[in-house]
This record gives sequence, structure tokens and C-alpha cells, in this order.
Amino acid sequence: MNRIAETDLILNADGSIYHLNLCPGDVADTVITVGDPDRVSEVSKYFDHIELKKGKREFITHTGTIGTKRLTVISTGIGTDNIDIVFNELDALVNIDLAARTVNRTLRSLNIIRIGTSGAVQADIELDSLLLSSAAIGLDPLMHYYQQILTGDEHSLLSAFNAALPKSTLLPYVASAGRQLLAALGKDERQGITVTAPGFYSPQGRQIRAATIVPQLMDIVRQFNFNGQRITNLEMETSGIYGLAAALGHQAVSCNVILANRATQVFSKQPVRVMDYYIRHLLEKIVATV
Ligand code: R1P
Repeated sequence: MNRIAETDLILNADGSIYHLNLCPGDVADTVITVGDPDRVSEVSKYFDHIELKKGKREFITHTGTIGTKRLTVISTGIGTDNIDIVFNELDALVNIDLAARTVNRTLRSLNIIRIGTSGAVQADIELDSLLLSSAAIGLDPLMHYYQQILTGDEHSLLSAFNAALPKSTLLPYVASAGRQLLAALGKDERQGITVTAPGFYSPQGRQIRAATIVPQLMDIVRQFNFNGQRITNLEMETSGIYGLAAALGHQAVSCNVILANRATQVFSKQPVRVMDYYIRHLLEKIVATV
């Protein structure tokens, strides 16, 4: 079996993985990802028992239990470049024998749930609501570095979005939510297609001072229609989460707390309270269904 080089999979002196600073037993089968490191304790404060708190850089991890359900909550920081690190290292922790540096014969599949914030692009999507991403269109480059095996539906969605873009501007990719996990968590929740951007300002159609070269991006996103499905929201991680989860054999669902509506140009008056409400709502649902 191929031995993975020490420079490809770097371990710290205590055997923990390089960036996440975690050891294999530290990760539960159900993992909640959040962007903001401060949100980790906002989730784990609802655990009945916290068994570990570890961290390095922006990657803070708490693992614990609610009843008999073991959960890990980890912060990713912002962007799909961080998702590359978090997903490869989480996968290595559960699917690689770190001592032998070989891939395990039996692979573990994690259930990974993002609880993040997002901006709606359609006027009718209420501020302070929750939206689950059925699929993501990545305008970031991450999955152009990995082999993706697309379904027929994903191919069609990608072709339709490419056709809507001006020639030679952006190079999008498509990835979908984990089917079983979306079936479990998505019942009675609004779902939509999410666009993941590689930045917050011009890449999401915001113009402050620096001139944008894609001023029409928001109109294209808002008007896009794929067999009656609309693009609902913008954020910065979901495409990478879905792409790498699929590539590594994990199930992932991205849950977006809508704090801004870009069409009506309003921002939540109560972002902390709303996030807390959906953390509790999603934890109840995760414990009951995942
Ligand atoms: C931008 O403000 C950040 O907020 C959103 C975006 O995806 C990006 O990470 O998510 P989080 O609130 O989870 O960080």
C-alpha cells in the first residue's frame, strides 16, 4: 500500500494533524462546521457534556454529546481555501492510519453540517430565515484542482449556468448536497441553489471603491433559472464543502441563516439572536434525524 509522504500529510510532534491539531479519536461521526471561531462555543454550549476543546489558528474544535449523540463542532474560518484544509484533515483523521501513513481498508463516512450566515439574492426570501443548499455553484477555484465525477443533473446545471455567463469571465463548477443527509435535515426547510464566491465584495457583486469587472453578476445570478429552480443565496464555503465531501465519500449539507437580503438591501437587526435560534433548531433536528 502506498505510504503517504511526511510532507503531504504533516503531523505535529504529539501525532495530531498539522492545522486542525486533532488526533483521530477527537472527531465524532457528525461534524458541524461554522465559519466564525466564536460560533463554536455558541453551538457547544448546548452540549450536555464537552469532552474536548482544541484549536490552532482559526480552527477551533469542541467535541461532546447531547444525550447519547456525539457531535464535533469545528470552525473553518472564511473561504473554500480553508475548506480544503479542514476537509482533507478531517478525512485523514478518520480514514488514514496516521502511524502507517496508509489509507484504511474500511472507510468512515462523516455527516457534515455547515451552520453559516448568508445573503439572499431573491426579494421574497425573508430576512432571518433558514435556507438549505440543495446544490452549490462554485465561483471559487477549489474543485478545479480535484477530480469531480458529476451526475447528469449536475452537468446540466453547470451547462445552464455557463450559458448564462458572459464569455471568458468566470469558471464555475457545481456540487450537490449529500442526498441522505439532505433528506434527513431538509424536511420542512426552504431549499435552493447557493452560489459560493471567492470573496465578499466584488466577487459577490458589491461595489465599494475598487472597480468591478463583472458588474452584471448579481443580475445574472438573480435571473438564472434551471428547470424552475432559482439561485437563492450567496456565501463563501458551500461549493468546496459539497465538492470535497463528494470526492471523499462524506455527506454534507449547508444550512444558511439569511442575515442579508441583497435584492431589498436590508440586513438583520438581530443577527446574534437569529443565529442562536437556528443553532438550537438545527441541533434538535440533527439529534433527532442524523
Ligand atoms: C462572510 O462574512 C462569511 O460569512 C458567511 C460566509 O460564507 C463567509 O464565511 O459564513 P459564516 O458566517 O459561517 O462565516
